Amino acid sequence: MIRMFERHKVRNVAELDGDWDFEPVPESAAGRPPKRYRYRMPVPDCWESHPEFRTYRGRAFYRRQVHCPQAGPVRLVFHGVSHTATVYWDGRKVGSHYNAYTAFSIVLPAVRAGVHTLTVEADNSFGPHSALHKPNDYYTYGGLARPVAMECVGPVLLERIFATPRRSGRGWTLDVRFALRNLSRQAFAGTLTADVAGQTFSAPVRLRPRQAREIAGAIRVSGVTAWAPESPALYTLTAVLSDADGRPCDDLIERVGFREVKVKGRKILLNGREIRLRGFNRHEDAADFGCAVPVEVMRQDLALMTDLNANFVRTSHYPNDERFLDLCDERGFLVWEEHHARALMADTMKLKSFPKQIADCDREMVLDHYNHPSIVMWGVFNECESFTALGRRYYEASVRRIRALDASRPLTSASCYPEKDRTLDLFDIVSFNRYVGWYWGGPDMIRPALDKLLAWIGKVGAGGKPFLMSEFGAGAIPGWRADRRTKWTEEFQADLLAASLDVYLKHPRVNGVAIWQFCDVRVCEEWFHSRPRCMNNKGVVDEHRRPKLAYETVKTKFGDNP
Ligand code: ADA
Repeated sequence: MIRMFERHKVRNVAELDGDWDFEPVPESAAGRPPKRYRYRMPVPDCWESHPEFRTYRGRAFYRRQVHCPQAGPVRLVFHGVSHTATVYWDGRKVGSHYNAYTAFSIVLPAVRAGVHTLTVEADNSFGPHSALHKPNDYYTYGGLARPVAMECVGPVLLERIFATPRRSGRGWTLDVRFALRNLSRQAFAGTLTADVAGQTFSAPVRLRPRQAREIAGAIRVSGVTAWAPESPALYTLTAVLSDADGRPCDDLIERVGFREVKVKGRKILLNGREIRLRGFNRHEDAADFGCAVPVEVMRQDLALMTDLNANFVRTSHYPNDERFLDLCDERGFLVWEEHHARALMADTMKLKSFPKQIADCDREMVLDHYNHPSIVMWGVFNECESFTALGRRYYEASVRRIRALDASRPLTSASCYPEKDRTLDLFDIVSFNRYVGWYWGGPDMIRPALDKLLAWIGKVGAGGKPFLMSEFGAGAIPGWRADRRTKWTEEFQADLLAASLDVYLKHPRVNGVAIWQFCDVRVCEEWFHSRPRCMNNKGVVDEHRRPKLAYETVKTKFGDNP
């Protein structure tokens, strides 16, 4: 399953789930598919789920046969290869991609009908070639962790749809852009039609050979239900491209939610009404599955967060699997999605690999996830170098890039540098991560520290913006209960979260909170000294989603402060 709804009725799509041939190779064999494959590996999955590869860091090849029922263009779609993919078609290199958390596709313009060999080289090694995936307080797994599909397409591809809802009068208008690409050497003449909420849009299409272009329009709708947490109404937008004889030659189906999110003064408005956010930071990580979190666990996570009276989730610290975002759309969860960055400093930003890797991630995240109504803000650079001119240049570049791709959503960034941060002016919403009572101070310091922070934010001119407590929390070893209630006990975590939520949920300047974190997650072994079990143990549930003592505390506090 690639998405939670069917995206094509015309286009021929084959999902390539199942066991592939698998063979780890040494660095010296990079770029050379092996002749012999000794293993079988499930796709999607990460190789750490296999008993022999629990801690494997390096390269491996995946291989399988695919059958193309017709001659013509083929589009290979990879929703997440961790963390670098090199793709071969019948032994010839046809493309590559960096970053486990964003999708990529490769178009082969002319493929003969019949059986072909698809080979993917995955590499999860660390080093200067990888600026974003590095030894970190989360684990970089290896393999084809998200779904793979092969599409047999026609001469013209309906590549993307961008649907931007805006309120107009008592109804809504959907500004739409259709991205088309002529894959053939012949000119194309046809018609594009799109249906949504009972309305139809139609436009002639003329494309020169190999031409890519957009067709834009505005579809006025009435009688629709606005998308909101209490009414997550979704509408199917079906676009069909037909040739000059009226024969459908491609299609693309999207889901839209009619909602507007804006910042007005110190308020975050959804459809003109102020929203207050209460929820969690969530890594894509689950016991036995690593980052290849199955849809069943995604559903369970949202059921637990709903039970906890949460309405908000931050995709810390990278773009998420689209199926999770689909589920957030369906359940009315509000999402802060962010590009892939955690604690990147000048040494990383100076790597040759960094500029393109962060720019690609910005673009792929926004272009692919644009239509999700649940995403109400974009985030960048979690706890990165926001206090130097070098760092600020990269913050500015990402903000500029994302705003150019999407003018409809506010931007934020989670900082941990009060008194030093030089980037607050770039964002619509100010967010800070503070671990008062865990890394320093005690519960009695929570309120004074917040007031001091807010005073400084005001002093640097960002006091007129909404403010989010984007991270706070404490570690608790699952099952460790002790009446002395010291750090690492479940009691301590429950006590500190209670004290923190009593301040943050009631403070008039705090628009929302995201607890660090929803579930315990695996971390890189380089972090063993401060991460018992080689896990980040600040989850309110453990890696198996078993509640800790803090679960009931959070449920009550969130429930008492809607
Ligand atoms: C930081 C960081 C998180 C996590 C957290 C912690 O705020 O953003 O990814 O590392 O600290 O557990 O200390």
